[in-house]
Amino acid sequence: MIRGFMMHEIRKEVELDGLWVFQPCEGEGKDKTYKMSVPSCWESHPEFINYRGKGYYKKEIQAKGNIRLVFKGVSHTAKVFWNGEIVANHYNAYTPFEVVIRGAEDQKHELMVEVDNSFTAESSLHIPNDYHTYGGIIRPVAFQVIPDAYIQYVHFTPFKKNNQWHGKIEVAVENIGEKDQLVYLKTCISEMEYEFKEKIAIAGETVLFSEEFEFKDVKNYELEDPVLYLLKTNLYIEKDTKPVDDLIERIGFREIKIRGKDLYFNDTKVKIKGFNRHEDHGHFGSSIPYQVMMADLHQILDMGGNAIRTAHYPNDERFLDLCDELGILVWEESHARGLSEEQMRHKNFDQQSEDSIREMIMNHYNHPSIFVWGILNECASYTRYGRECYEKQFKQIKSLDQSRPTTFASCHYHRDICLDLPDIVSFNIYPGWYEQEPKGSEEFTNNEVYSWVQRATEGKGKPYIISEIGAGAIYGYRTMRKSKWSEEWQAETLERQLEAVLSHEGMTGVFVWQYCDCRVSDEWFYARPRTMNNKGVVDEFRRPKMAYEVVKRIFHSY
Ligand code: ADA
Repeated sequence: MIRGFMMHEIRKEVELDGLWVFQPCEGEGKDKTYKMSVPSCWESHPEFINYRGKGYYKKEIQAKGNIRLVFKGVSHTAKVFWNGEIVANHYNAYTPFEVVIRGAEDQKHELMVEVDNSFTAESSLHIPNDYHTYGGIIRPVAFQVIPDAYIQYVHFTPFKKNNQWHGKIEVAVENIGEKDQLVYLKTCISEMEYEFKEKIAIAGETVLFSEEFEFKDVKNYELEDPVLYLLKTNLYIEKDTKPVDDLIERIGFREIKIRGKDLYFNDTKVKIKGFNRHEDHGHFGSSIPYQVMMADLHQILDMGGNAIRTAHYPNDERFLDLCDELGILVWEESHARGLSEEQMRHKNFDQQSEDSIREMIMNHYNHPSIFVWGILNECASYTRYGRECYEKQFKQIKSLDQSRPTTFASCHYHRDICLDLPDIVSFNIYPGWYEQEPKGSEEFTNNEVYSWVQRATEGKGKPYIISEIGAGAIYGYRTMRKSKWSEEWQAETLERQLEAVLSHEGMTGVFVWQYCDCRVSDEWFYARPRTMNNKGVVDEFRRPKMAYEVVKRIFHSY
């Protein structure tokens, strides 16, 4: 399953989930081949649970014509070979990429992917960190058969005009053929059809169609009633003949608005009661099966959660599809965590960040559940150079999407110099955990940071979110001492922290750090018992800690 809904009725698409032949490039097993499932992390195999390096995945495909290979996530660097010839390179585990092979013969073809999860000098974002960079083809793969002129993407931007729903529909058509083609497009939503003015698709180029239409008799997408519509776009080469290609997207009629310090979802003021969720599981690593994604969301909804922050990278589209269907708000974040100025000066940082942002927005644009784009979690937003990076990335986001606000999570209170840049101000604070303060001081830290922002920064008056707050607990560690790392300490600390934030009239809400425990890089062992980040409300196998019932009681009471 590549998405939560069918994206094509005309275009042929073949999903390549299943067993591929895997061969590690290093270590004891390098002369052996293994049957490895795709998608999956190689760490799910006992021999590769600690493997950091390269591996080859191979699959035979019977196909002919123009073949478009679609990879939803390869961790973390991919080289794609078609019959032994390299056809694509891609960096970053968490964003999709595609490659088109023109005019394939009608035969069996060898698809080979070299995957590398090592921390090489070329990698600026996948580095030893407080999460694990797994290895493997961690998200689905498919191949499609496409005509010379095909639909590359469809973006839908809903907006109200004279209290009536309208939508801007942008359709990119790429012509990979050798002759120009006259292209006709028709799109339809719930049986209503809308026609675009025809355009010439010049050989070897991409042409963009962009038109606005009015949509009568459609229902709002509301969080309590998340009504979704299929937007079906067909491409014709000759007018009034059969379409030669199609793309189906799923959309919702909703607007995200900021009014002073408040955030609105349509006409409803938003109060975030969310969780930070790493894509991580004790059995599956970062390649979480669809039904486990749903089980996670069942727990989050059970606790009264209404939002997810995809810390710290773009998430699997199937997970975003589920959030769309369940009416769960999503703060989606491009890939970066805790980078110093020196790390932001890495020779590849700008390009790898730009690619991560572009691929995130171009592929996830239509998800109505995504209410904000986040960048650069706890990076160097207190230095001049760091500020230039934040400015550049926010400018890129606004060039790709003017319909959503922006934010970044800072931990640099008293020195952050970037709070004028985002639409929403967000801070990560850990009173009662990192700050060695007396118990009951959560209000102090919470208010102290908030007051500083209002008093001394250009973040004054903007919506304000606590993007991380929490404490660690080792699952099963119970003690009368109620010491740090005990479930009792975590439960009592979270209770005070969440009350302090949710009762504060100036705050838009909170994301608990974090939903589940997650594996961290071995290099982080010193600060992380079990070489895990243990701040989950559930452990890596989703076993609830004492804090689960505390968060549930508090979230349901606001
Ligand atoms: C930071 C960071 C998180 C995690 C957290 C923690 O706020 O953004 O990724 O590392 O601290 O557990 O300390």
